[in-house]
Amino acid sequence: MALMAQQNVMINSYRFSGVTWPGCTNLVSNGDVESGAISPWWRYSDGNATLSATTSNPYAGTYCLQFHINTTGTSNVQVSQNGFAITNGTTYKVSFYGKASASRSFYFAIIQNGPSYSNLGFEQTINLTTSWQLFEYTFQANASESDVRWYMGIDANGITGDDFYFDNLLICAQ
Ligand SMILES: [Ca+2]
Repeated sequence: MALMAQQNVMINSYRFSGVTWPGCTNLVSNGDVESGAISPWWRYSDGNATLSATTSNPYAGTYCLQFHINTTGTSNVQVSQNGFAITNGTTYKVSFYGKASASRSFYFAIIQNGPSYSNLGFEQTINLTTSWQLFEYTFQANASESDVRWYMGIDANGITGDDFYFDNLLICAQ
């Protein structure tokens, strides 16, 4: 019970602070999707999928990202943003809210936006449910990189007809 109360306090405090922490500059743009468009988020699928900014039950504000799987893919189905830089040895905090139309997992990592697409110090398998959940991590960058990709790989974990939702996506130096 005490733990539950503590979690509620943490989540409420985050919600009221919007998409930033004190002293935090978000390295991704349109992290709250409140531009009403997806840019500069983008999607790729080796099946067929659609990324949009939807007003249907966002976590906060008016919009969230909706990734709809029109035809299931295999090894390269992703929602990403690139074009920001990180510095070797610096600690970063990453967080976002996510849910899906059914319980699904995907691979979340911070990688180079080009060959060899190396993991820059963070990778995690995320388990989404049908309710919004906060996912929050810290990691230390293992290299400096000028073009970093925020990578959410749904791959073969997405089934035709699935919807994945994301809001308040944030990465900042600690
Ligand atoms: Ca939003």
